[in-house]
Amino acid sequence: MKHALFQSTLFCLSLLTLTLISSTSLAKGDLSAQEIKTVRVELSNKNDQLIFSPNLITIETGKLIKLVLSNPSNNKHYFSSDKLSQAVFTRKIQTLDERGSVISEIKGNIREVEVYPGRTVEWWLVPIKTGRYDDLKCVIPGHAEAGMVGRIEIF
Ligand SMILES: [Cu+2]
Repeated sequence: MKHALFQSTLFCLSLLTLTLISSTSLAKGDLSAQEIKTVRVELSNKNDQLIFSPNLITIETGKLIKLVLSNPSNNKHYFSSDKLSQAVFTRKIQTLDERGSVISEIKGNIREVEVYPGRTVEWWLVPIKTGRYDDLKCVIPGHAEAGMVGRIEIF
């Protein structure tokens, strides 16, 4: 009798341990629940220079990134990188009003983002592939040639 009680207690403890282990692994596997790392990039600047600041963007695979693309200039500009779009999972894009409030969310694969003067867009993504991508550019004719280019490194 004692032996049977001991065995069933042991069985219950094993079950409890298994449940705890599996719920812990589920929480770690949920990438949408992880902490967000914010990376800010300016498209041009108040003097309308044709640059990205910074022009080297370094991000890490498996981390949720909020890529904040702001345009403080007087002209619209693009943030375009085919290779980046193939190396990340896009969770969403958020467009913001002048006070920083979200006015829309776009979901699905994103290849290129156009940001209007004085506006900000947030691209929420998770890098899934390492690499060095030199194809970041603004696709408005003449802008890349004038220096509006950059590199994205995913490690
Ligand atoms: Cu441009």
